[in-house]
Amino acid sequence: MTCPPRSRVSGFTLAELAIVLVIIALLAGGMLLSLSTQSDMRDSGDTRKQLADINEALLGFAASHSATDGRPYLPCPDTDNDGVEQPRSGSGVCPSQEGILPWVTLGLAQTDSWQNHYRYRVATGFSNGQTGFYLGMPITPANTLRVCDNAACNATILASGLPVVVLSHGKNGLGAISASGAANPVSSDADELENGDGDNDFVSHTPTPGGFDDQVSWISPNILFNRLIAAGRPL
Ligand SMILES: [Ca+2]
Ligand SMILES: [Ca+2]
Ligand SMILES: [Ca+2]
Repeated sequence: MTCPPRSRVSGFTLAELAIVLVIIALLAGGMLLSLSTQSDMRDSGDTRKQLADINEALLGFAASHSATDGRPYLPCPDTDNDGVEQPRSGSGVCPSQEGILPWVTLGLAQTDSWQNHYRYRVATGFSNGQTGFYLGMPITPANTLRVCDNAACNATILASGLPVVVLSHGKNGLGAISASGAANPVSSDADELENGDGDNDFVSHTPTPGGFDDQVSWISPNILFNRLIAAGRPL
């Protein structure tokens, strides 16, 4: 005599359900983390690309503009948030050597990936609209922007004697001017503070967790002169 088959209870036990839920939670968490990392990397890459475009636009501006003496010059910073470089005084001097990038004058995007303006500093001798710059120009303190790898500038000087420095204040945006023209809170990081204190020294290094995330760009005077010679400008 054969016995009838015992009926099986179908479905999951509570323990099995719990394991499945834990696995789903872990997968979702991992995906979210990965998406956020990817988004940060994309924003950072976009800003790095924009900084390269800014350098190209500045080189193009110098090649296509002549001061009263016929020599080239670089644009003044914008300080009233209209994107247009500030008008020069009668002697050709910019009212301020540092401000936000004159994005309208240069025909570029207004802000970095985090909707903050790029900070722009130009050396006095490279931005005079009456007397332009030239090869062999005397190097005065006003013409020596430099970029170091720390705020004290006591280790490595990455570049000096620079005509121009442009920077994004990064994802944390601390020390930047926002798209609306408002000043963001300042950073407590010494290296980030150095990038917002309005003097000739800047800091560039790899990001530190929860701290420095500025992206700094500059044009070597040799690249500037080389590009102008290639464009046929007398120097
Ligand atoms: Ca302006
Ligand atoms: Ca920053
Ligand atoms: Ca500084």
